Amino acid sequence: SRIYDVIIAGAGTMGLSAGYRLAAGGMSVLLIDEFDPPHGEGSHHGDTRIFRHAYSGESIYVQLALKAEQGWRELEEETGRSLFRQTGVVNLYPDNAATLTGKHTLAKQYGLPVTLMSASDIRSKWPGIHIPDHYAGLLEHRAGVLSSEECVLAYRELAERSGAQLVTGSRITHLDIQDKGVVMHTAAGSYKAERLLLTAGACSAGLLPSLPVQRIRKTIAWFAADERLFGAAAFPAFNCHTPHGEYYGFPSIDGSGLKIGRHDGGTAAELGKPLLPFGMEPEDEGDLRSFLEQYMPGAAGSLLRGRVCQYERTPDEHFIIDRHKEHPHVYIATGFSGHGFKFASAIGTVMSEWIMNGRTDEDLSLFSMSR
Ligand code: PYC
Repeated sequence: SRIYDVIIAGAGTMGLSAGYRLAAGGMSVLLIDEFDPPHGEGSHHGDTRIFRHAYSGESIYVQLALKAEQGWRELEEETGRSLFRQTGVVNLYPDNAATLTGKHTLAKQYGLPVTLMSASDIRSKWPGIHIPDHYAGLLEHRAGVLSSEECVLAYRELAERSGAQLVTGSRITHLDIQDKGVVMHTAAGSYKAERLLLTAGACSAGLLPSLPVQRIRKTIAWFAADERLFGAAAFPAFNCHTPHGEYYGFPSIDGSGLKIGRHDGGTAAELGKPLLPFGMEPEDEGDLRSFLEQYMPGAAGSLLRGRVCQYERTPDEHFIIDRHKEHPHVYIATGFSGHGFKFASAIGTVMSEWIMNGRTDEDLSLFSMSR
């Protein structure tokens, strides 16, 4: 039977982005997914993801964000789709947080347009935000919102146009890593390749049990909001670090309502089982609503929509991007821990270069399996 150059296990954002680059580079590529992307069973649904550059301490994230920014722009040009809206992103922290200073320092070092704001600057620019005086913010002007399912569709279109094959609705039942290749068994048949790229998100540990990746149930919800204060023409995307948790959100886009989620916490979820739907855990709505009531009361209107989604969390919340030590024909990009989507356009390029050229120019040691 046919032997592909690369099988990609998991045709989500990362897999499709890499699959496109590999196929465009002349490799024979097979992408396998249990569902039909874009879909609601992974980590790319719910309309939007934040794109921002500023990270604290680890400059590799800023470098990857800059590469990703270029990648998203190219994806828009190559597909004629509009994928990014430059709303700005404001990072809100109490008490002169070291993370805020760290984000500011690195952003400045990389020449990014950012503004440090006091609580009163923030309240007067966005009257919808009610924060006490001991808060401060970092506004990233060149940041904004990616349309996530649209990004996945765009990569799917380019991957298929470049010759990548996509098998959907096929659950991988067993992964057989051999000395010189891999065999992927699914209910519908088995497939062989010289190399494997594992981009299966929360399911990665089900295929390679040594991966320290935990599937976490997360919630997101849209609340009716005062459009003059919270509409995308006037309001940025944000993250807000409070004593009760780390929340993030999006302006109301075309009347969607304000979308809000929580980055920390969540409940561990078993692999292979459907997540409990939104509203089935007691605090699903209440936790998000209580953030809004305190910090953005004009956006604490009726619940318009609620969804569950999943994180693939590592113990230190840094990604796993590596080549398997014992099986060098196995490459891994997973464990994105709820902050990876924005980088997908860069991760696809990095993984495809690594696979095609045997090396990558990025220093990915922060993401090694053995860190
Ligand atoms: O990395 O900006 C981010 C983010 C927002 C929500 C979860 N992660």
